[in-house]
Order: sequence, then C-alpha cells, then structure tokens
Amino acid sequence: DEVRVKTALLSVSDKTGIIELARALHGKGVRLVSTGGTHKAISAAGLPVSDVSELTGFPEIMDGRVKTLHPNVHGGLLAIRDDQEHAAAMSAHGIVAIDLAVINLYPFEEVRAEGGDYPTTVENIDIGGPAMIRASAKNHAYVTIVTDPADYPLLLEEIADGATRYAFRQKMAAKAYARTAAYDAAISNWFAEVLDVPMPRHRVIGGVLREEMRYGENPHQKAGFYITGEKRPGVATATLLQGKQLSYNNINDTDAAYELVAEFLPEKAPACAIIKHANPCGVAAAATLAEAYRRALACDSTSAFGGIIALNQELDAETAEEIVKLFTEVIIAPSVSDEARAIVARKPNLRLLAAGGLPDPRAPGLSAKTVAGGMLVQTRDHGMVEDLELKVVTKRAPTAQELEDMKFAFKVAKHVKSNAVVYAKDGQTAGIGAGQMSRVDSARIAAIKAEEAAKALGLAEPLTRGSAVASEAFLPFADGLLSAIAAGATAVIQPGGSMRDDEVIAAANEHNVAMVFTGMRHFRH
Ligand code: 93A
Repeated sequence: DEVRVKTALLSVSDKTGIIELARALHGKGVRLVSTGGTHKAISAAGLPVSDVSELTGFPEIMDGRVKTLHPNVHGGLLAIRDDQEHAAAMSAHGIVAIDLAVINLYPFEEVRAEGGDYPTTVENIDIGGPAMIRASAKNHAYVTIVTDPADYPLLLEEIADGATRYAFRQKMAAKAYARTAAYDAAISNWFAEVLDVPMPRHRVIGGVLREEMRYGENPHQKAGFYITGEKRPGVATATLLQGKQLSYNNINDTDAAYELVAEFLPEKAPACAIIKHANPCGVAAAATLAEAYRRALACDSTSAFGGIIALNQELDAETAEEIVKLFTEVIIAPSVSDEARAIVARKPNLRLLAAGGLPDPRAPGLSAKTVAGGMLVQTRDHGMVEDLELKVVTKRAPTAQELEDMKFAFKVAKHVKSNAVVYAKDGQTAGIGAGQMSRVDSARIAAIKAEEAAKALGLAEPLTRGSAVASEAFLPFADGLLSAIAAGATAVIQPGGSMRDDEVIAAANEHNVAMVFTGMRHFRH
C-alpha cells in the first residue's frame, strides 16, 4: 500500500507554510508543479517548480478561472496506476501521474463573513480547486490529498521515507470531502441568504471543529464545538481571557446568557443576566453594572451559585469585585477593563470571555436541532417586545412603571424554557418559573422563589407584591392569572389568543389588574 511520491501539485490560496513544505518536498526529490500565485511564491524562495501550464500545454486563461481544469491534470490525478488501459491513455496523451496534491481553496467563507459584495463573493467560488480535491480523494488508492496547512507536519512525518501509506491517504481523503462539503454548504447557505430562501430544498449546516470537549452534556457523551462562520458576537467568537476550557454545558449556558442580556440595550441601562441550566435565575437592569449584578443575584442567590454571568457592557472593577465574592463558572461581557481583569485573575479557574460586541437581537439567523432521522431548522426568534403593538384588554390601563416592568418581564420570559412565568419589578426579576408542564405550576414556583428571596434578603414582603407578571404563551385559563394575583402581581403581559380570553380578562378586571396582549408568543424548549 506504499506509494512513492514523485510528483506533487501545489495550488493554495492560503500560502501559510507552503514554502517550508515545498522545500522539504524538494529535499525528498519530489518534482513540484504549481499554479500561478503559488508558483510565484515557491520560485521566489529559490526552489525549482514547474508551472501547471507545462503539464497541460495550455495557458491559464480567463483571469485564472481556467488553470487546472484540464485532462492532463485530472488524468494525472485519477489514473489507476496499474490498469493497462489507464497506463496506455497516460502515455498516449503525455499525462504525468500526480502522487500528491496540496490544495486549499479560494477564501469564499472569509469573503462572505466579511460581507464582500456580490461579484467579489461569486468570484471567490473555487471551481478548479474542489475538482482536484475530489479527484485526488477519490483516487486515494494512489494519491495523497492535503487540504489544510495544519496537516503539513503530519504529511512530512508520513513521507519521511519518500512514500505514503494507504491508511494515511484514506484519512486525508475523508478530510478532503468534509472540506469540499463544508465549502459548498457555505456557498448554498449564502445563496439562501441572498435570495431570502430560509428553508431551501437541501440544507447543509457546515462548520469547522474549533475544539473537542472532554465530554458532552454528560461524561459518557463525546462532544465538539463547531464554528459556522456566522459573525455574531457571542460564545463562539469570544476571546477567553482566563480560565479553563469551556465545557459543553458552559458553552450552551453562556450562549443563553449572552443572547438574553443582549436584549437590553447598553445605551438604555447596564444589565446583567445570571444563567443556570440554560435558564435565567436572575436578570436586572440598573443605574450601574454592579447594581444590576446585585439585583440579578438577589432574585435567586441560591441557584446563582456556579452560574454563568452575562453583562451588556464592559466589566468594570466594581462589578468584578462583587462577582468574585461568589463561585461563578463563566463571565461574558463585550469587553473587560484592565482593573476588572486583574480582580478576576484572583480566581484563576473562573472563565472570563470578551465577546467584542453584543449580538443584534433583531438580526436574522437560524437555529437547528436534530431529531431521529432529521433536523429541525427555524429562523431565530428575533421578536422584540419594543416592536409589538401592545393591546390593553382590561378596564384598568397599566401605569407607566407597570408597563416598563411588563416589557422587562416579557423580554426575560422569551429566554426561559416553556412554560415560563416571570415576575418583574423596578427593572429586576422578582421570581422566575421555568420549564414546567403546567403554566400554573410555573407561576407557583416563581412565587415560591420570590418568597425565598425575600427571606434571604430580610424583606418584609416578596418582590412579587406590586409586580408585573409575564407569560411567554397565552394563559389558557384564569387559574394561572389567579395564582399570579395571589402572589401580588398587579399587571399581566401575555400573548393572548386563548379560547377563554374573555374569562381571563374578566378575572383580571375583577381584581383591578391591568393586562396587555402582545400578539406574539415566545415558546422555547
Ligand atoms: O478559478 S478556479 O476555479 N479555476 C481553476 O482552474 C483553479 N485551479 C486551482 N481556481 C482554481 N484553483 C485555485 O487557485 C486553487 O484551489 C487555489 O485556491 C488557488 C491557487 O491559485 P494561485 O496558485 O494562482 O494562487
């Protein structure tokens, strides 16, 4: 299964490490053939290399659109070396066997991510490169294909004796097809975006492995973190300033935390969200970031232990001092001041992430999850309460403060697993009920949480007294409302649209409660 490498074709857009590789191959007596730019780079380094046009007897034409798309190249890559007929065709047409192909593609993904204009993006669709990669990979019985500069050391190790072995070629072929598949996925997703076809006939979600985690949601599950290239500030693109590698659950929770806190515009007020098991256990907006943190923590300081903290503005020293008092897993913020960084450094295990910015909650995007034999894909829930026409359905209209609290509660409820019931007062959550099969239970749990918080804080009464309550989906019966009223809520925000809306409205009127309908629900499972 050993194949001696006599001729190598090098054609790379990313020229990282190519000279060193070319030099090492040349040292092994390998004949080098290259395309325009790669040829220029290698010969500038003083290495002998022939141009692919010498192989084809045909010049590069059409601005390089046609340079390697020629039978002499593809014949050299695809020929079955020990097939008589193939060998005869090779000698009849002067085709030289190519044993090694080192190819990486036009940077389509980068150009797309950087928001290149339409013609530039199209021009960066590589045709010849993927064709050669796929041809080489198909013929891995004889040909070695390398598509990633990170694999050059591996290649050099393999061909130390001047040959490659089958197992290596097979492994590299598998990588090669994953590369071209991801490349075409990026192209097709770009078209879907440009043409505004969110659900195309074929959907490939491509990504590059950023890191393999030690395990998944549980220690017996394997896991990897794949970067899709979407330029959305968040856990995938953030810089880890300190702390251990993030676990699978850390990444999931950090994402939930940051997406939630980003709903609170930093120019309006500093805000903080604390997440446990992908659900918020406290959210607050206040005059200062430290105050927002203290208030978010006050909602459920027991659950916040070992939680994930997300901030909508730069982490400052005062807030950092508060945060390090408690055991926290992760902090994510758009940026971190030098002082704050020094304070967090006292807890070396605490993971600190600087995201560089906040994601736009209104930006389009997709979310996906797998089911047995399939995949569910949907557009991101980018509905925002500020954009909705709120309809007052009760005799009493909400006060200005109630309205603020309602919107705050509804915003948080969007990020709570259904059934979600959220009480809020004065820009902070008073109680959160998450993930119950019955909405009444969620309302009760939220009220119990609020009572516990009041006890912990030494308050005379829970913050739910005089609060606004949000339900992320309609209240199907009056019972959920009554339970919220019992907890002290005076204002209710919910989508509306139940068959029994009249009953629910009547119950609200009976207790002089103000209620608004949003007309939009925010299920989250
Ligand atoms: O424009 S292409 O689709 N047509 C081709 O025939 C072709 N052959 C190689 N692009 C083609 N390539 C790509 O050119 C390679 O995949 C590589 O990314 C790049 C290397 O070009 P250069 O050596 O001129 O920098």
